[in-house]
Amino acid sequence: MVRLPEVPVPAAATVRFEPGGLHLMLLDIVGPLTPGMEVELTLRFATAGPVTFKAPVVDARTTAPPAGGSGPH
Ligand SMILES: [Cu+2]
Repeated sequence: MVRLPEVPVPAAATVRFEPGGLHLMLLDIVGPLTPGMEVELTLRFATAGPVTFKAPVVDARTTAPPAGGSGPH
């Protein structure tokens, strides 16, 4: 796994974050995260500004990766 300082998103392109591929990794989490919860995340875009969304918390040990993914790292 290599930490990327930024992820290019070409115009009209789609960038997918998924297990086994590009993903967001939460570090220094303050409280426990349990499946069923949602966490609010904000992506910051150079020209489009911030986009905030809610992401579900799932157990990576029991959740099947999407087709084409190789599972959690
Ligand atoms: Cu990672």
